[in-house]
Amino acid sequence: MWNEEEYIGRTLSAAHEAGRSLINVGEIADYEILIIDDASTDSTPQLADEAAANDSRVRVVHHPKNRKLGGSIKTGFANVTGDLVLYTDADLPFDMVELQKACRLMRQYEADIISAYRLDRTGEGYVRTVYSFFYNVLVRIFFGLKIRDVNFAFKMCRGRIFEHISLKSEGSFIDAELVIRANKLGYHIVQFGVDYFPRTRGVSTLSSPSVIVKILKEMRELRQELRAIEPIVTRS
Ligand SMILES: Nc1nc2c(ncn2[C@@H]2O[C@H](COP(=O)(O)OP(=O)(O)OP(=O)(O)O)[C@@H](O)[C@H]2O)c(=O)[nH]1
Ligand SMILES: [Mg+2]
Repeated sequence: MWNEEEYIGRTLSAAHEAGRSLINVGEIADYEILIIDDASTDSTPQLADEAAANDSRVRVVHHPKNRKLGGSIKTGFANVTGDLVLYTDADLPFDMVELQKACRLMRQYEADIISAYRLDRTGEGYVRTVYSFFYNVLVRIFFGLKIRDVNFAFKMCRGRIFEHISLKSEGSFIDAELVIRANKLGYHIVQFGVDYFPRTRGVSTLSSPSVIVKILKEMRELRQELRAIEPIVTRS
């Protein structure tokens, strides 16, 4: 979360509601909500600390300095303990009811990652839709990864994959890096489509030219390393 004071309350209640219903249907035994506060300058840090003080299932990690999306996701994955880990954005981009379907798909198709894509992402604006299209094509060409909407903030992962995956990107290449590494290692990735709800409050800054330049730079820097990864999981 970076300056998400307008979302944090609703997002936390949606996350608790989702956690409770997953427990009720027997998909999970317990849950923890981990908030990464990316050196917010609004009241997000205080609101997050209050939420953690009031509920032991909420934990907060504060970044002393702003590290952007990639840095925040890395901190998140480094601090998780569960068997099942969902990473998502703070602005409720999808209905958390989808998590039940994701859990079921993970079981039934023996997936290691469930990566959702937006059924209709034009809600993010036409310019970004075009950028995203080309980005997904680039990932496919450079890394042979056939994946839809790689940057969408819905990645449900088996916790054990993080014993073998450590991410390097600090920018928005992070999503692609995660899926590329997992794919190269032989983990099974399953996708399904979800309805997308664009941000209605606060400002979006993640499609600025500097963000895009950083993605391309990290993509180039990590290209050889990612291509050289050998499978550790073999499937019959
Ligand atoms: N903008 C921004 N977001 C950050 C930063 N660090 C972490 N985040 C979080 O990254 C997530 C994605 O940010 P958004 O601004 O929603 O980016 P987006 O989803 O590409 O843009 P929208 O389509 O407008 O929602 C949110 O949960 C932010 O709080 C940062 O430095 N800047
Ligand atoms: Mg967003």
